[in-house]
Amino acid sequence: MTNQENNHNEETNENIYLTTNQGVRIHHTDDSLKAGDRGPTLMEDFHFREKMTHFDHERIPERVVHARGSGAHGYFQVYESMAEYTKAGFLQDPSLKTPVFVRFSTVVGFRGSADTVRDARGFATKFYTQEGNYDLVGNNIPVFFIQDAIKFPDLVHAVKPEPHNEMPQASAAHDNFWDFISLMPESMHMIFWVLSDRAIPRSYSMMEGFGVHTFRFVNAEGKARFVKFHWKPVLGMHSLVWDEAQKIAGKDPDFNRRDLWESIEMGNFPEFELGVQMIEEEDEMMFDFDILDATKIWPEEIVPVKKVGKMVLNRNPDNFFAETEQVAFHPGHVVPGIDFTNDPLLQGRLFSYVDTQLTRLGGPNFAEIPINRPKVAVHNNQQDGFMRQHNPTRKVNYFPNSLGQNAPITAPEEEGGYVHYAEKVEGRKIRRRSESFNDHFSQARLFWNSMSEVEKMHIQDAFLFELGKVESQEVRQRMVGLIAKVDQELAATVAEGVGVSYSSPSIGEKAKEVAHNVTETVKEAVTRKKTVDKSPTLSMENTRKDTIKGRKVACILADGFDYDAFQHVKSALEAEGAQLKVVSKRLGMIRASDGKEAEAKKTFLTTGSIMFDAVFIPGGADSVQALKKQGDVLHFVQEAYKHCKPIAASGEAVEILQLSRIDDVTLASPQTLSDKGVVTTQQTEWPEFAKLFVQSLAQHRHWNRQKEAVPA
Ligand code: HDE
Repeated sequence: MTNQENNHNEETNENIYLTTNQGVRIHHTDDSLKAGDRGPTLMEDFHFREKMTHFDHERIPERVVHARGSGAHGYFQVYESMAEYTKAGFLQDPSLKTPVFVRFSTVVGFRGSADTVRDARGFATKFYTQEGNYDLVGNNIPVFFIQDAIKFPDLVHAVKPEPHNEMPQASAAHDNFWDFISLMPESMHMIFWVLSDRAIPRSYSMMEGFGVHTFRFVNAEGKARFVKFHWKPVLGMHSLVWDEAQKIAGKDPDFNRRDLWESIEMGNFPEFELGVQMIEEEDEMMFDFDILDATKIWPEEIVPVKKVGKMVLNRNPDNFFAETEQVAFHPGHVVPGIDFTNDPLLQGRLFSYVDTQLTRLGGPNFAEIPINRPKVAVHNNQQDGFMRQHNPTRKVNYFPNSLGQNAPITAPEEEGGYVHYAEKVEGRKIRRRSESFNDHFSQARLFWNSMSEVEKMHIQDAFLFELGKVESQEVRQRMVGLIAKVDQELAATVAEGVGVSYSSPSIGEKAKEVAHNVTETVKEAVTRKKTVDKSPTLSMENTRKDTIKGRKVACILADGFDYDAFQHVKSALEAEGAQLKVVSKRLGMIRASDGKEAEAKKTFLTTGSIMFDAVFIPGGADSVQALKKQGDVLHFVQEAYKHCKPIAASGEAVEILQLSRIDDVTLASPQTLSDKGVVTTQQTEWPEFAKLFVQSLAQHRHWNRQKEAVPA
């Protein structure tokens, strides 16, 4: 049997023999070759040595940032031709499906760290277009910590575990990070995003994505426009709560990875719409921020997002290492019609990504790894190097040449040759930041002012958590100083919570501030024409709340439950794309009062309320009697309530809610949805009951329960 046939049979596992890498069939693999039963292992055991050598070298260096990631395949389709704005081939034809591979990631943690830590999420997409690969290497937060790439190694050193003891893992809550941030006012806008619920997404399919930098679209006539890219999740934006996120990190560190994998296996394909914001070249200076500054957004209210196409992720990788681990993204992988700007953060990235792959993937031939190969032919005179796969047999390996018909030849622009946008550039060599990058607080304030009351409370708590873990009082004090430049009330609360002083500005300082603001306003009126005080699209509260697709509901059962209630709610949830999973004291079949059965696939030991979006407990006298005696059940319900999740109970099960001290339980027939998302019934009007539960689930969280705790 040839090697190829042997591999081929791996698909079916039929009649395949274990072989060495040289193709020699192996007779015995459970013991090494020894001199006698109890004797030493022999050097000539080539099978042992080959197997062990390969194993010893199985790991490749993990990514220096974004080490922890999960990938999926899919396709992208444009809604209508974008020819007016860009000549990029994959944005022209609505019938064309461009294959994509997406890798979602956290930034800070190592490869084995938990998914649900507080962090920005990477959202990197490789489009395998007919003009070569285009990579949109973005994050789920539209701005960044720093303005110039030269500070990136400092930022990453500061946020990663501290070098002397390698703690803490996958968390920014430590002295080094906040020391650095307290000295980097430009990071304040990003800090507010990272401390918001955006940094603990419920699912990769429920978060936005952003290209962050300003790029250029260029059309066939050579006209260019500034562009920012957005991914808008079709399921809307939803997040975890912090207490829950921390607990999940212990109970299921693969929470987001599992959710992505299972959704795709079940046919609940994650979908994102691609959006673009465009600014005409001549309007470059019209805004109250520099559009090349990566710490600034373009508020959607002044530069609307045009939705131009949709991406569907419909296939899981076949092999994690080959695809998710070896994929190599690079913001410099562009196709004709998409070009760069002088954003100094982007410019630095254009160097860093190829450089990092040389170490991570072992040399210059990483583009030949299957996941990185374009779907179009590659012809050039590059050769050799570690692990080279494609070795041309031509005699000629230089250009120009006459001995090989001058092939491969360069392509004219009309034939798809990439021509860089001929932007006029001149200036002196200087190490300096443009003055137009100096405003570090206005957009942090815009973000803060756009948050709902509950979102503000979460950001405030996140400051108290993160700074509460900082031992250096000096650092905490400096941070309060920076927060005060965004919101003084917040600064005062944080100062009190983390034990440092805060004094509101004196009358003299206030007067100075007012005078400064007046001057700024006058300046703005003259030079800066576009600004907003509030941007509702920044608040996750304004996301869509009319679908329950992809949500998971726990159904708590014991023998003797009411099958009718169970079955009606289950069907209603499944009809809308959600899942109902039975949780019980033991695995296996649970018997209903009428003798029918439902299978419990989780127990209170293997799961918890934190793994679900909602809880349902059907009635049934015996079932409820048994459940009431189980502390695990009461804890489950109370925790779900604390995390503001929808809760439903029917018949006798309402008593469990009362026992769990859930105060807004009504015993009446369901008429309207309680504003705290608790749905109960004593009747058998199942369609009505299920409908209210579905509505309650669509809200995702019922923050009213937390609002009561909002500080005055
Ligand atoms: Fe990255 N970044 N980055 N980054 N980045 C990497 O490349 C870098 C930045 C982003 O799933 C590295 O292959 C510099 C912004 C994602 O494989 C490295 C700067 C944004 C991923 C690197 C930035 C990103 C990376 C590490 C400052 C959002 C994971 C391993 C100028 C727009 C891609 C690797 C994947 C990965 C450098 C800042 C997104 C070292 C120098 C801003 C999603 O090359």
